[in-house]
This record gives sequence, C-alpha cells and structure tokens, in this order.
Amino acid sequence: MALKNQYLIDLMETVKKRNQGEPEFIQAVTEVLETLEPVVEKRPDLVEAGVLDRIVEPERQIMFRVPWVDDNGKTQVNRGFRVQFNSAIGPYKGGIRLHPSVYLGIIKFLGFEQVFKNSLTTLPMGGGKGGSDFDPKGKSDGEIMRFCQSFMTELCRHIGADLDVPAGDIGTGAREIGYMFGQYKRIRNEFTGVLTGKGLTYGGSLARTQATGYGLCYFTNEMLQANGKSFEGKTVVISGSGNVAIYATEKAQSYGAKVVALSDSNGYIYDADGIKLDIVKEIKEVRRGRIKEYLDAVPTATYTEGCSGIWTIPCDIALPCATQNEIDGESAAILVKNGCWCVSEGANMPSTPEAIETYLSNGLLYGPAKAANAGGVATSGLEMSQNSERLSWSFEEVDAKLHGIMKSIFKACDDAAKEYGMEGNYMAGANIAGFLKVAEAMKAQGCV
Ligand code: NDP
Ligand code: 2IT
Repeated sequence: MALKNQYLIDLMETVKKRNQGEPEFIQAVTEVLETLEPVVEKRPDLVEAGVLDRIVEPERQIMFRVPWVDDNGKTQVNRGFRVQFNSAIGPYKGGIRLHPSVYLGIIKFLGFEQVFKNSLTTLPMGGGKGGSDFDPKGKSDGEIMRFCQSFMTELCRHIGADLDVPAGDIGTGAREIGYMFGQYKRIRNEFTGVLTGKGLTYGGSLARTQATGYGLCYFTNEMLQANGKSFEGKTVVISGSGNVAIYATEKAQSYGAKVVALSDSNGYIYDADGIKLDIVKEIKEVRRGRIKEYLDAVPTATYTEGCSGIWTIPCDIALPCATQNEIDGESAAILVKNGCWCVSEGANMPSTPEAIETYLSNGLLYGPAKAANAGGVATSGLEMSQNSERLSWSFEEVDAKLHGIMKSIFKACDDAAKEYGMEGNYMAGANIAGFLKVAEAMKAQGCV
C-alpha cells in the first residue's frame, strides 16, 4: 500500500530523513500513516493542529551509560535507553527490553506502537519504552542484579509513578523488575507504583504475569466469534516460549485449541499430541533453560534448529509471540498455502509489511499487535490503580477487567474499521481508534 495524500507523503519523507538508520521505526510509522489516510481526509482540523507532525516525534529520548562489574571483576559497559514518546493522555508507560539487538531505533518503534496501544486500552496511559543492549543470557543472578541496579541508578531521575512507569518486555521479567524496584526505592527513598510487573509481595497485581498471553486469546476469541469461528478443536502454532507465549498457550488450550509448536531463538519444538505446558513452564520459568529440553521429557516430540521454520507447520491459527519481523512475506505465504486462516499478534510488530499484505490479500483474520497484545499493559494500568488506592484485587477481579478491556478493544477496532470503510481490517481499525483519542487530547492541549 502506497501513500496517496501529499501531506502524508511529505511527512513520511521528513520522518525518513530524521530517523536514518532506524528501519524498524520507519516501518512502524509507515504502517500507521498509511492507515490514517482516510482520517486525514475526514479530519482536516487534526492536520491543522499539527497533531501528525508532532505524534511521529518522541517528546524526549534519554540515552545513558550503564557500567557494571561482572563476576570476574571486569567492568562491562552497556547502553541504556528510555524514549518518552507521548504523554497526551497519561504518564508515559511501557516496558523495558533487555536484548543484544536493542538500539535507539528498536526502542523508538516500540515506544511509538505503545502510544496507540495504550490509547486502545481505555486507560489513561501515554506511551514510552526503554531498554538496553545488555544480554541476560548466561549471566549469573549477581550480574543481573548489578546491571539492573546500575541501569536504575541513572533511570530513576527520569521516571516516577505520575511521570513514567516502566515494566517488563523481552528479557525483563519479575526478577529484573524486583532488582530495579529495590534500587529505585533505595535511591529515591519512596515506595510508589513506579514500575509494574512487580512481585505479589510488594505491590504487584495478580494476573499481570498471565495478562498479555490471556489478553491475546481474549482478543482473538472476539475476532473469531465475530466471524463465526472459534478456537475449539483448532490447531495453533505459537512462536517464542517466554512470558507471552506460555500464557497464550495456556488460554488457547483452555478454549479447546491444540497448540502444537513453540520456539526460542535457537529452534522450535513440534508435538503433534499438543504441547504439555507444565513441562515448558518448568524448563523456562524455573530453570531458564532452552526449548529443546522439552524432548528430554517428551521424546515423541521433534526439535528443529532455526526459529523461522516454525511457520512451515500446518495450522489454523498462528500466534507470533517472540519478536519483531519474525514472519516475513515468504513465511506468510507458506502459512497461507498450508491452510492457516488467522494470524493474531502477541509480539510487537512480528509481521513484515509483506507478510501483512499477504494476510490481507488472502482474506485472513488478522489481529494486529497494538490491539491483540494490549492486555499486558492494560493490566499494568490496573496494577497502577491498585497501587494508587493501596489495595489489591483478586485474580478473578483483575482477569474479568482484562477480559472486558480486550472485548472493548476488539469492538473499537471493528467499529473504526467499519466507520472508515475498511470493514474487517482490524489493523486499520486499531490504528485509527488508537490515534483518534490521542489526537483529540493533543489538539485540546495546544501546540506542546
Ligand atoms: P520473554 O523474554 O519472556 O520471551 C521472549 C521469547 O521470544 C523467548 O522465547 C525468546 O527466545 C524469543 N525471542 C526473543 N528475541 C528473539 C529473536 N530476536 N529471535 C528469535 N526469538 C526471539 O519476552 P516476552 O514473552 O515478554 O515478549 C515476547 C514479545 O511480546 C515481544 O515482542 C514483546 O515486545 C511482546 N510483548 C510483551 C508484553 C509483556 O507483557 N511481556 C506485552 C506486550 C507485548 P530466546 O530465549 O532464545 O531469546
Ligand atoms: O509491549 C508492551 O505492551 C509491554 N511490554 C508491556 C508494557 C507495560 O507497561 O506493561
């Protein structure tokens, strides 16, 4: 899809010029601007207020040195990032990614996506993202702690419960959030809801661990039902085997689907009898092992090196839950050829533009990341509410709210797609609905 509107063509040129060497960020902005074309035609007032020119530029970008000492006494240096993208509708909110592939462009694309996603949740949260090129793999607990403490020693001056509230993402789970929270509390001398995804003994919310994966299935179930389909008896392939993949598997199974594959960055497992999730949890959550260890417990399963081959497994529904651009045009074409009719995204931007084009031109049901994986940050928003009122809600209460939010996100995407003449295109619907709320707030607050 190419832009036709001259104003948007010019804006895209500016974005490309200003963000050279950041292809993921340009990819994320291109997708959104393409789907906003009908909004620009219908709402000249928003163009007039400079909303689009402002929304593609982060409000603030912070980069800093993260020095720490490894177990051999050697100094290591990583680079830390926090991109505070947009605070029109609430404090900046978004995760922290720890992965060697992290650079400014990755954090900017994630922060940009987060603006629209958080808007869709119905909760008052702006968009931000942070991270580091630190690689947690193979590090001792002590090394992880020293890195997290050093990271927070700098970050703590830029965040706060009413300013910017980080959380987990790839490589950042309960352990890392715990170390970061402890360091924030020590330096700032205050116990506040400055991070989400905290442990249950110190202000975390029940159901936050499950929220992204469960939310993905709640959203997908809504999309299936709206199109006369269901999870029951369907074959599902899920990539990744981290937080999102594990709880997407759990919920898909509870809906009666058969999940036959999971992966990590080394390779994928295939279990024709259906993945035994307790084994995966033990490997990944308890031992921090590799997915191929599944074969030690289930010798009838198979393991294949290389992660992209997972998309050659025939399935009805594919739930990419690992990382950006993990499904390219070629993998999408294979999925379609093998009969896959639904792709719903747990990871952020897991499909390349060519893959998305393949889904849409073949009539697949496509649940875009900004909407489909919003359950994690939505439940972070619920954690913030609980922290503010100094109460904690039951699992059932949080889960019911999450379920309600995912239903309303699907409805918002569906309604916006219909209103703008693109019925069934939930990607366009998500971008438009997410954009409009932020845009109205930006217009109302003047040129800031
Ligand atoms: P985890 O760190 O728990 O798990 C990540 C999984 O993806 C691991 O299996 C990992 O394999 C795999 N993976 C990561 N990077 C790559 C890569 N470059 N190539 C291949 N596989 C890779 O992260 P999460 O489950 O939390 O996050 C997964 C996705 O979901 C990310 O895109 C994240 O942004 C998104 N997301 C997460 C939310 C959350 O609440 N956690 C909320 C919304 C979206 P390996 O162990 O080999 O690295
Ligand atoms: O991509 C995401 O939405 C997240 N990693 C969760 C962010 C959050 O603040 O819970």
